[in-house]
Amino acid sequence: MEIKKAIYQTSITDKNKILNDDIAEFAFVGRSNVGKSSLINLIVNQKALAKTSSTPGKTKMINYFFINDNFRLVDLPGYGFAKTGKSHQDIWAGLIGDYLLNAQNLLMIFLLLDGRHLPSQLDKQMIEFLLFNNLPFKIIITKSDKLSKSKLNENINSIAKTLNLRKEIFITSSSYSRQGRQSILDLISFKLEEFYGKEDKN
Ligand SMILES: Nc1nc2c(ncn2[C@@H]2O[C@H](COP(=O)(O)OP(=O)(O)OP(=O)(O)O)[C@@H](O)[C@H]2O)c(=O)[nH]1
Ligand SMILES: [Mg+2]
Repeated sequence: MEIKKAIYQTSITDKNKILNDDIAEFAFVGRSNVGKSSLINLIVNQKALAKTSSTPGKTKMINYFFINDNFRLVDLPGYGFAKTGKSHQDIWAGLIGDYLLNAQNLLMIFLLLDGRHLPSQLDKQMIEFLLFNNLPFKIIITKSDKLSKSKLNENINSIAKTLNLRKEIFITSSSYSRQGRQSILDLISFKLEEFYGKEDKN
């Protein structure tokens, strides 16, 4: 699939404004600063469609981007950013949880984990939440450029072990080296075909 067009659609902070139409969506979740907005920019081949920052807590709203007049990428606020003052159990009761449970045509949730760190308690809670609610998700290991190949491999093994998941199901990415872009696009494309049928608008 080629990205021919990617435009900002809208931002919301109110669960009653969650878009509710028949357009397929793919969402990006993960702790603050893990690289959600950067990954969206990588996918759409634009430097600053989604706003990024080295200071955690940049994305505060749910931002919708409309791609190829066909589907949406949804940039969610990060969790685990201390200054939001949210306690751990608030997270699923807040906007992220509301979105994940109420989005109509959410075909895949990309859960991002920083390749340098073991999953946090909140990451584990997020995975439990996704499993409990039967929501489709794919784990993306981010910032692979920050580690040597062997260190990255070692970390991916530890992350998989901690989560009790097979590392083969992870996609490794870097918004700097562009690693992972094609695998993510292939997955999106596959899901869109399933959803709209072979004769989709692309
Ligand atoms: N080296 C490297 N840095 C990255 C990568 N992806 C993101 N970053 C950097 O990490 C910081 C955070 O990136 P964002 O994309 O804003 O992260 P986010 O997950 O959207 O953060 P919030 O909006 O705060 O939740 C920025 O300084 C990015 O330049 C990557 O693949 N490699
Ligand atoms: Mg962001």
